[in-house]
Amino acid sequence: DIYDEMERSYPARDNSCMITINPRRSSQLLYPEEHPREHPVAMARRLGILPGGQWKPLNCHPLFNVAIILPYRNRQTQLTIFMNYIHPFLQAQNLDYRIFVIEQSPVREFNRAKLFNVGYAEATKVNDFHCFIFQDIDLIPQNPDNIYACTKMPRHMSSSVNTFRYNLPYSGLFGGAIALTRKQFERVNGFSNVFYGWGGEDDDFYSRLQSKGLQVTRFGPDIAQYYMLIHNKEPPSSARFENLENSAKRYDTDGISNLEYRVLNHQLRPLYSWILADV
Ligand code: NGS
Repeated sequence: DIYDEMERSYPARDNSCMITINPRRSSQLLYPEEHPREHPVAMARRLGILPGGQWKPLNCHPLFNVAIILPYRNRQTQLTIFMNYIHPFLQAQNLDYRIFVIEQSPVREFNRAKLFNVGYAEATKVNDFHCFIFQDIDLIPQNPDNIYACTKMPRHMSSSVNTFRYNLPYSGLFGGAIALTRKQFERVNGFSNVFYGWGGEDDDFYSRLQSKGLQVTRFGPDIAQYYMLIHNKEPPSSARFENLENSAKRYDTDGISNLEYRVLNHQLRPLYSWILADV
């Protein structure tokens, strides 16, 4: 039973929220690109989402407290689709959650991993989050049983993606969408900061987990199903293999321990907390 593997953020008590899915709400989820798009303010009002994309159930005590960290640059349509889809999805799971969009300022190459570190650091400043989901905005979870909360071990959530015909391409893949408790994340010093450009940062992170003896969990492929929104492929970075070769030397010195960045702007938007960072 997958629910036995969950790591609760709050102890169970009278009137704890059920972690089973409410079928009435989950049946409202449609195929992502056909999902209706609502004005953010109207959507926030209808769903009771607080400024900065925060929500928690009011009729029961939530079991899970989650920060969802989304690295971002220049993909407005995908962001809109993602937000329209994900809020009802998360609410159906009765989570206490908040969504952070960490946008990288121009001009340097995109640094997905460092943006995750920034998201962790900024989220930790505003709340004592127990669990972190780090994920790409082009990935839409298709099964409402894929709980957006942490497991006893770090979890690769997107192990079954349509673009791989719902197969895991290699056993060490730890990209896409992952869930780690704050403790697990801090134990490996977060992500490496050196991976500018596409590729390798997730492989580096996987080796960090292995170096600390943290086994990775995956739910079954039926539960871990994702639909990837279509976009152009990024050219892979030429430095990624060299960075990976030196991974082990940097575990303790490169990560959240030496994280440096500047917040250029931030706003509590209706559906998410927006942070513009120079990394
Ligand atoms: C590997 C990349 C990973 C990437 C994975 C899946 O080759 O960062 O492919 O990519 N590692 C290196 O480049 C060293 S995907 O097919 O989803 O675009 O996550």
